[in-house]
Formats: sequence, C-alpha cells, structure tokens
Amino acid sequence: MRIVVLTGGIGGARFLLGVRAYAREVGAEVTAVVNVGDDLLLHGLKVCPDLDSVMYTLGGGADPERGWGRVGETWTVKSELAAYGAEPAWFGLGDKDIATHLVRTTMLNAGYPLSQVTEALATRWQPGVRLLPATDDRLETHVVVDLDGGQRAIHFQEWWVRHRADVPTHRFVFVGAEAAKPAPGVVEAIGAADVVLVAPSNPVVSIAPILAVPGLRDAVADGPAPVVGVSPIIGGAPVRGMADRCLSVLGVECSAAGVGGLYGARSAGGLLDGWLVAPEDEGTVVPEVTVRAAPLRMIDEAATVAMVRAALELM
Ligand code: GDP
Ligand code: FO1
Ligand code: CA
Repeated sequence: MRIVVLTGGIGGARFLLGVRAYAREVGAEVTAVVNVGDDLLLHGLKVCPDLDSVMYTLGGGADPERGWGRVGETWTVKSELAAYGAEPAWFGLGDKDIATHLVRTTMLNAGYPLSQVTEALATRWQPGVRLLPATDDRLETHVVVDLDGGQRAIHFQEWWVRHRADVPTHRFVFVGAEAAKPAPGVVEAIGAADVVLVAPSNPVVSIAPILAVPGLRDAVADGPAPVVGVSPIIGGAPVRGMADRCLSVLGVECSAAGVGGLYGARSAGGLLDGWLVAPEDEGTVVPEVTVRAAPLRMIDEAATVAMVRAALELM
C-alpha cells in the first residue's frame, strides 16, 4: 500500500507519527509532500520550518512543547546576533537548528535542489517516510496587511511571529507559485498512491500553498487515489496555531464544515472524497463528501494511529 500525505509543520508532523506507525504495521510506504511557503532566508541561511518540523518530529529531535525547532536547544548565536543589533531580532534560530540551515544552504549554493538536500538531511534523521518538498522552486507565502499607514505585503513569518497575526489582513499570496513545478517524485507519488491523506494542517497557509503549485492540485484531484482529509478544527477552534485568523481572512467559518467546504468535493471540482471530523462535530455536512466522526486529538501515537485507521476506513 502507498500512502501520500499533504502536510504542513507541527500538526502534519504529529499526524505523520501515526501514519508511520500504521504503515509499519501493515507494510505500507509513506510519502509526505511538505509545504515550503513558510520558508525564508535569514542571515544568509535557508530556513524551512515545515520540512524541519516534520524531519525533527519523525527523527525524535523536535522540541515537544514549542513544536518547532530542536529539543535541548541553546541560543548562543541568537544572543550574539542581538549584541550586534542584527535584524530581524523577532525571529530566533537555535544553535542546533542552525547546523541544519548551514548544511542546507551550503548544498543549495552548490546547486543541489531542495528535494535532494532534504533527502541528504534525512539520512541523519531517518524519518521513516519519504520527505518531498512540494516544489524545489521558490514559493513564499506573503500576507497583504495594513501597516505603517499603507497596504503592504510582508512575509508569512513576519505576519505570524512578529505581528502575531494581530494586524488588519487582506489576503495571502503565494509568491512564485505560478512558475513553480512540483518537486521530482511528487506527481509520480500521487499518481501511484492508494490513498492521499490531507493532514490536519492549516488549510490556508500549509495545504493551500502546496496545492498552488501548478499541476499538483490536478494530480490529486484527477488522480486515481481516493482523497481523505482530517479536520484541524475541533468544536469550532484550531487545536493550536493561527488557522482561525487565516480562515477569517478568507471569510470561511472556523469549523470542520467550513474547512471541509473550503477543500470541497472532488466530484464538484474540489479535493475531497472523505472528511474526518471530531465527535464534537458529528453531523457536519460537506456536499458530496463522505463525512465521519472519530476522536481527532493527537494526544499520543496510539490515538493518532486510530485517527489514521478511521481516515482509511472512509475510503
Ligand atoms: P504548522 O505548519 O506548524 O502551523 O502546522 P500544520 O499546518 O501542519 O498544523 C497546524 C494545525 O494543526 C492547526 O490548525 C491545529 O489546529 C492542528 N492540530 C494540532 N494538533 C492537533 C490535534 O491534535 N488534532 C487535530 N485534529 N488537529 C491538530
Ligand atoms: N516561531 C516563533 O514564534 N518564533 C520564532 O522565533 C520562531 C523561529 C523558528 C525558527 C526555525 C523554525 O523552523 C521555526 C521557527 N518558528 C518560530 C516557528 C514558525 O514560525 C512557525 O510556527 C511555522 O512556520 C508555522 O508553521
Ligand atoms: Ca507551516
């Protein structure tokens, strides 16, 4: 069995722990197609938060409380940069994490595409699933906001980390998406999949940038595999993060029904065949999509495996 998972960072990474455990039980192969819209260049280093959240989480090196970055992290470089007054001071790179960005940036500068760099980094972490960036090309999520008396586009990280999404927001733009191509292996993996799972990731800034890569949405929507999504919204609220803010920018209700409707039915030009919601959201209706309820809190691996089983039973 071949399973493809579309995923962002923390929520997707935790979901993948369950997918990997399930896959080990049944002898399935897992490919994760990971968002790169959060990526940024900082102090000359290429930082890929979602790829790193997935890699560190599956490799056992993630900080469980923060969800991003390394466990047991130290911050010497961050304070040395602050002593120089180096900007941006609002985004902090940990010392251990910086080693990842140094290796990545060196390889990128030597001409390797991000997909090959990711594979090289993963030889250390042994995530047990194939990690593919959605694209090797530059694709950055920018956010159009009112700031300093004018309308401007800022990087997603500036919107989220610097402004905590607390600034009048008009829309999200996936800069570079039109010219981006799916990374090698992405379309092939989707075409060969027995199921495509949409992780309980942020639909607006994790899943949408993946689908914005030309050819990628069509590969999923027109592909042979059933597509089942898992709701990141439980009882009208995200479990963590900024999905509520993102959905309100789009004018979409923050609910399992709202996100299911945003993805839409594959039979009606959307993405989904099945939509898994939490018991709190039992009775959710998404036109032409099979909706089931199951516990969706990823409190441990066993609970997450049960979620994965419930999603696969929807096929
Ligand atoms: P990010 O890129 O680090 O923001 O992570 P993702 O986009 O992959 O995931 C963020 C989403 O994960 C948020 O919208 C959360 O609501 C969702 N999430 C986090 N923990 C859980 C959980 O235990 N269950 C469900 N269903 N969703 C969760
Ligand atoms: N989030 C923060 O709130 N503050 C930070 O200083 C910060 C640094 C950081 C460094 C590397 C990395 O991979 C992630 C980092 N994050 C930080 C998390 C990140 O901003 C977001 O949560 C994600 O991009 C959303 O998926
Ligand atoms: Ca993300």
